[in-house]
Amino acid sequence: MSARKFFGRILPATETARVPTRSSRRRFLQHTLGAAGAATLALPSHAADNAAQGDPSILKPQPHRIGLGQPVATFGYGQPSQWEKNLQRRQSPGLTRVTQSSVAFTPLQGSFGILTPNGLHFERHHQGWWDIDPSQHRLMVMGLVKQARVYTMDDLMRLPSVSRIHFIECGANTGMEWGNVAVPSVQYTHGMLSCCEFTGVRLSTLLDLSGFHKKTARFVLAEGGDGSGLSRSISIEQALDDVIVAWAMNGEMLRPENGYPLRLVVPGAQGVSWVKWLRRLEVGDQRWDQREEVLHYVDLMPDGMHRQYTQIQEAKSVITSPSGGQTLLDHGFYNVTGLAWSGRGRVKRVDVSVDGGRNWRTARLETPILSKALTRFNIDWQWNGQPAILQSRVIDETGYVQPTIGQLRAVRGTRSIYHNNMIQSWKVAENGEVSNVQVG
Ligand SMILES: Nc1nc2c(c(=O)[nH]1)N[C@H]1C(S)=C(S)[C@@H](COP(=O)(O)O)O[C@H]1N2
Ligand SMILES: [Mo]
Repeated sequence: MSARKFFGRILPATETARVPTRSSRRRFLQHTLGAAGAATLALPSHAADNAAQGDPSILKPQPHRIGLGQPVATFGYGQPSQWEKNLQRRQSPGLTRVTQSSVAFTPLQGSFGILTPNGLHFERHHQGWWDIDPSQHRLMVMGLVKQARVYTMDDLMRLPSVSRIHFIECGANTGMEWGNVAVPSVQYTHGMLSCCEFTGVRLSTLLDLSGFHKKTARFVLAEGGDGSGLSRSISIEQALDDVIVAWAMNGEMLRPENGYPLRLVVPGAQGVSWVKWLRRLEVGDQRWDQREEVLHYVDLMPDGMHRQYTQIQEAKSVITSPSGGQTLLDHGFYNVTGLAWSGRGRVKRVDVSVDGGRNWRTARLETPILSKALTRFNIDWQWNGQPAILQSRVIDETGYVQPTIGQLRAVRGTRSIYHNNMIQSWKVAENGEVSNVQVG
């Protein structure tokens, strides 16, 4: 890549912008609106420009170069930089009016790689969250088993454990977009999505230890310890496959908001099956048909019938930058980046279009490419200043192709809430503003 190659600048959506100092804000305004006025686009790169003017960020004797820094263990538990404090999980304006039964969305536009920091993991609670004393927490394993058991956290954490990286996506992610464009940024269109390394004991280990009845067992009921009594039936096939009874995420104990001290991890399944504050597992010979599986998390089809028991999150992808709410400040090179995932396995390929789906180029997939985990993709793009529509389309290892909104509506209608895995479109206007649109 030649040193003269021009890298376009992106103005972040205001609510997630890096916290600016007074002087950096002044310099930024000079750059964007400065002497060159509308000819901003012709400015040389930041670095070259600053060097020519004698950049004070280089020349001034900065305190951090001449003073004594802060001591070790200033914070017993480290915090993000003060400059990053606008990167927050947030509630979508006007979603639910009861904050205990709501959602806080992960700021995907400010995330790197595939892992979600624990403090930015999305939150979805039906009746608020709790910080449960682990010494008082119990897990019951019962039903069609030879030996019903009660485990303490200590009991569980002595068992053989596994660590696996998986995404979790709420079935309602992108649910506000069924009828039309509803929210401005990727945080709210796709932010009920996170990806962590989870550590715990395999559910199959617990079932084996209880001697479950292999001939009659069909489902396992998982019940949460919060007031919503949230409970879901998991098929015995999936229970024995890759489900984990987890106590840790990203190398530390679960956060209270995410189910501390114990949650179910059901790779590929919609978030509601990942029962938090897990207190009971019951083996049975049929589904329990609990409230959260027959009344909620169902799909209203065009013929007026509800489709029940959708469990797996189909393949989906989204460009996280450039994305809604951002502004492209220059013509020239942009690294288009995003995330792709499939509840059925690995991501095989991601294609990117900059013209609303007429032409597609194959993006680079960054490693690791893991089953039922987020996969990062990148692709080069030269923006020539013309209006553009950016889209990404994933194909997973089963050959499934992510549908357009038109294809999805043809089958599902427009009155659904859940399981919207449409191709997302971001429109780049001539003035560089990026907005959420629906195309195709
Ligand atoms: N006990 C319990 N488990 C629960 C919920 C809940 O409200 N109570 N919400 C479910 C839903 S709908 C989702 S999408 C995920 C969200 O997990 P998170 O808050 O860790 O992101 O948890 C699921 N597990
Ligand atoms: Mo959910």
